[in-house]
Amino acid sequence: MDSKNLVPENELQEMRNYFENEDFAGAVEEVKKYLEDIDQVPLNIAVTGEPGSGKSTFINVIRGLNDEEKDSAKTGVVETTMSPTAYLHPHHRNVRYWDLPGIGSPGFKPMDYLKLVEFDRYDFFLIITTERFRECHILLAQAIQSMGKKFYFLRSKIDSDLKGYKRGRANCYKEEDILKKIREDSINGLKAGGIGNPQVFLLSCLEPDKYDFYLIQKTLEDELPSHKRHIFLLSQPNFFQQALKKKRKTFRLHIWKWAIVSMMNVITSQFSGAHRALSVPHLSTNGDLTLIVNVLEEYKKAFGLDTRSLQLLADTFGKDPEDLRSVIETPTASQEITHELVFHHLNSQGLTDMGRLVTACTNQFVPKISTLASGGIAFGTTYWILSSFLANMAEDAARVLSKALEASD
Ligand SMILES: Nc1nc2c(ncn2[C@@H]2O[C@H](COP(=O)(O)OP(=O)(O)OP(=O)(O)O)[C@@H](O)[C@H]2O)c(=O)[nH]1
Ligand SMILES: [Mg+2]
Repeated sequence: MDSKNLVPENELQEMRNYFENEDFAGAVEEVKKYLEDIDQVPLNIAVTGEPGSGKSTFINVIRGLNDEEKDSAKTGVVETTMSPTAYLHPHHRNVRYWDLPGIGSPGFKPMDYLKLVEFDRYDFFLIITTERFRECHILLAQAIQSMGKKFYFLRSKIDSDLKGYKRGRANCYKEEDILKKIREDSINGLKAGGIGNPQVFLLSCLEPDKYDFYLIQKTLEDELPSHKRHIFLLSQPNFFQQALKKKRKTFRLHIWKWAIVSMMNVITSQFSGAHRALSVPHLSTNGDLTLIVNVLEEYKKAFGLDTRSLQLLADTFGKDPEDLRSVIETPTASQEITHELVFHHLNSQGLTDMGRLVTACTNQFVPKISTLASGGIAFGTTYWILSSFLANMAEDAARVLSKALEASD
């Protein structure tokens, strides 16, 4: 195979930027720190609205959970909590959705409310309503704005609205027109209340693959500062093919960085004479395989290919988890990822040859990497393993989602 095009130009350019000066060790440290920091970025999302508007249900759905899970927010119960409750994402514990006390009681004072919930903690606010937006929503949004924070309006339980419209009008029922009308009425009402350019999203937590659920995710992602985007994207549920593609893209940008870390592990272990756990050519240290196993585990969880996620996806769309599992082809997705599994895959796929080619390709642009003897080969091997598994798992996830969304007979 031609070694050209194995590593895309944008990645080579990024490598060049990191390694253009003489301080190679410093650049490697920078790469390592980037990888450590990017997963630790905190993201705090405030979810507010009137009692019963669907806050807790939304917090569960957006985390990919159903209402019965151990970590789920309680739904359908009258809660009188006066303090914010944090719900952590199951895989990204620094992504927190905050269930805030209800708004809209007589004499509601938005500034006092914001102080009570410690407004400064949040990256942005989601204001949920079921019917039309009322004065309390507008006053709250204005107070949030005056504190320099962002807010978005979510109009929830759209499925119920549509059912209501449909009743008795089955002949002249046009879903698109009704949604348009709800959207326009909401926007006009908010504008009349003094909100400049309100962003309103229509949503049903019972049908999360419909209406504006993806648009919310996309808008939030676009408007977040760039260092928070990666973690936000990875924490999103797998209800949309577009979201899966974005996860693949964001993981892809980290592959060469993991390969650099892997290369340094090999070089360090050569000097220290570290124990060789499995004799994988050019990728011989235990630490290296652990790195690969950990990254593959992250792919598996983010793409929802682990047993728990498959079960939850099946529950959400009323499918049998075994049917979803049946379309998975990558062995790492259906089995526990172990050193042995990666080792076996490595040997059976001729990946070390591919690793050499990647290193050769990179060498044209970042010569320092291939001068590092077997460390350089480790770079290419890790790069190629992660690339091939990422592509395979992303395709598995796309098939699983298509299966989950298939119309039931
Ligand atoms: N039809 C429909 N029902 C929903 C939707 N979202 C939530 N519900 C239902 O609305 C009820 C209230 O939902 P919760 O999520 O508990 O509302 P909440 O805002 O957390 O309520 P409090 O904690 O009491 O303030 C529950 O019975 C949910 O099942 C939706 O999108 N569509
Ligand atoms: Mg609640």
